[in-house]
Amino acid sequence: MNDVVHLERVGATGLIGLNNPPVNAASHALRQAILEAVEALEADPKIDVIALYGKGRSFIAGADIREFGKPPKDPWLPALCNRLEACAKPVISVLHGAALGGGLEVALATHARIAVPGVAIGLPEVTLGIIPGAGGTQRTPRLTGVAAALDLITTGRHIDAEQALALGLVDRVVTGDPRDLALQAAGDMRRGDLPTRRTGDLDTKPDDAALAKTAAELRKTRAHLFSPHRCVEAVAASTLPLPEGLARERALFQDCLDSPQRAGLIHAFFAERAVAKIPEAVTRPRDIGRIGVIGAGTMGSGIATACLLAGFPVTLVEKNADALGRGQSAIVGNLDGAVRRGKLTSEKRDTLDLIASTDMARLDGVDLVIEAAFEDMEVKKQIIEQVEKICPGAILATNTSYLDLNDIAATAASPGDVIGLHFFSPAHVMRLLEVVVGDATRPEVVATGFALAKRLRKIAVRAGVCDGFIGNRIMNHYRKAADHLMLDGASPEQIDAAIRGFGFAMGPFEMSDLAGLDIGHANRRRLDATRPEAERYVAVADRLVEAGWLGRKTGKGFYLHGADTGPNPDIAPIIEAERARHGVSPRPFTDEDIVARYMTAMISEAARVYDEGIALRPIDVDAVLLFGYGFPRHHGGPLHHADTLGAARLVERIETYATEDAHFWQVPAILRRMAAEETTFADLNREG
Ligand code: T1G
Repeated sequence: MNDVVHLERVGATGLIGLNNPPVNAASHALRQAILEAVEALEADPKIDVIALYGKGRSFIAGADIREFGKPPKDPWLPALCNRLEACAKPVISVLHGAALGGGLEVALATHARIAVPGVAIGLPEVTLGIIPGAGGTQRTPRLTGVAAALDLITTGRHIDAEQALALGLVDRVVTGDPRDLALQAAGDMRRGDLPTRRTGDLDTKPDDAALAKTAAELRKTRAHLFSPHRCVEAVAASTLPLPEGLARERALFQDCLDSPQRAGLIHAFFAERAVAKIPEAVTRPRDIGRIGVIGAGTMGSGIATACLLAGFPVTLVEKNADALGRGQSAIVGNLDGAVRRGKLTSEKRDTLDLIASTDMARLDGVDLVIEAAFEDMEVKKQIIEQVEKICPGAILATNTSYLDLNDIAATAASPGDVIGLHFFSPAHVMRLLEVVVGDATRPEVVATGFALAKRLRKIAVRAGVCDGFIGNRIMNHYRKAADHLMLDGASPEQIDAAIRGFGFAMGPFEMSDLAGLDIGHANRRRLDATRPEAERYVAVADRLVEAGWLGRKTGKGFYLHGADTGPNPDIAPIIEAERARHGVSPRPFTDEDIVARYMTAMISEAARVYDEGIALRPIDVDAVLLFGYGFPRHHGGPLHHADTLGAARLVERIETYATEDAHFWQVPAILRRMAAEETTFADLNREG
């Protein structure tokens, strides 16, 4: 046939081996080849059973997501599924690695399914802003019932082979090589030991209660998302005759394809993967055995936990014995949580290797040291100097959130071994890791940072050196926009509500209360010496810190966090006083205007970060905000979102805002260029 399908005739069995690496995405070529193979085998009188199996690491990982947004080519996946189901000869599918989305839909359209342990099975389309569009919403409930189908389809979660068997999605769970299992199953079917049936011929047992319950749940939890609600509407149609249900599914699928959320969510899918493509990827990383962590505070104990959970032996050093004890208790608590969440077995936990000491000399022999001490340049330089003598040749990583890595590296005898590994709190939970590359950092040290991230199941993003690297630099800027909105007339709670309306889980003032107002305060003090005269500095948060109101950790900040909750009534006079200090007469802002200013500030600084080469591609900036700063996934990230507005409109908007504050609102040069050349960040990603 062709190279994406390996067709064989073994006795009376027609074998179709799917070969479209890396994950057998159901591209046009694969769909075409499967159809031709099935038709050839159906017409072959010597063949009585046909079997589909995946060559390589998976069965089919779904439709080819890269084809979305492009004109669809025949045969469409739904048509291929209907053709498989209608085949005059029984078709078996053997599921290994991944049978997801359109991959599971192909399997459901065949007449028997064998699952191999370790396979990931599911319908994750909702995570891409769509719904299953090749019969998944119609055939799944026929096998599992409505409630179970709704759970799989509205969550997009992956289940394993045993769970799929229990739900009736597969007929058997067997260990073995997929091709061998395909031949075996054909034999069993021939002997009548493996039943064959058309899923479409089954009826869905109505379950209005489950439909209503799920719809109500989604209205509460995912009101701002489009596709989850379409999932329920599609499954509701599964009690209709199959052709009608499929037509309803197709219409809803098309609505989702046309929704801007689809583009945002698919961009986020690829952002997670694109960031791994770095220049240093060609370099062999160093082997990492034992890891040293310096500092047992919130970050140090979180980083130590993340390393332990990934199976690394860890040496935790903290000069203060009490602090070390607190760090160890925090690690114990984190591991307890991991056992409770089923992320770690208690047996495995007992094998974890943690050495905790106040003696730096215990770092002797480690391959990598991650410094997570107090955010002070001199403290970090001293540590690097000390550590380098104790474990020469080890990689010296710093968890600094802002400080100049080149300055820190200049202290080291081997600056090529110095790298920034910027974790996000809580470090054993947050998926983002900024890998900060200094002027001297060796390629294999960068490659090792990325290899470590993969082991820690983190999403690593390569960042150059500037104050705050990618994420914190951008956050500092849009945080100022929020302060200016408060100064000019909007209340913190209105600003937070507007930003939550855009899709963030929290607004900027709520986020400050969670992180602790002292963190921002320390950072502003660090910048006092270099702050431009022209900057409209808003000192409201400073007044709260001076009053001892640090947010959640003190029960009071911009909000009350105790018996009483809600906005802190005592900050109104502080805001009034600050407005008077700036000579500002407050004016009303609409939520739309608040979101526009907040997002434009974010986009402006994000564009500069990319333009200056701190981030490799615009999509890397999007990944940082998506996986480290709670940017709503359905908007795809600030620069993906910028493309929905257009560079010309953004330039115009910034020029308007600049009439109020020319220092803060400056048009990034790159936006002017893009407006003139009518280019988009998507174009720049393609060039990336
Ligand atoms: N289409 C195109 N490319 C895909 C792909 C897909 N469905 N799945 C993976 N890739 C690429 C990925 O970008 C990466 O590329 C490489 O394969 C390895 O992936 C009608 C419409 C299968 C669990 O949502 O969840 O079917 O970066 O790094 O960690 O109803 O990939 O190397 O260039 O992720 O081992 C539904 C998506 C589609 C599953 C493997 N399917 N994939 O994880 O490898 S919509 C999905 C995954 C649909 C129908 C609808 C994971 C994986 P590159 P990877 P991994």
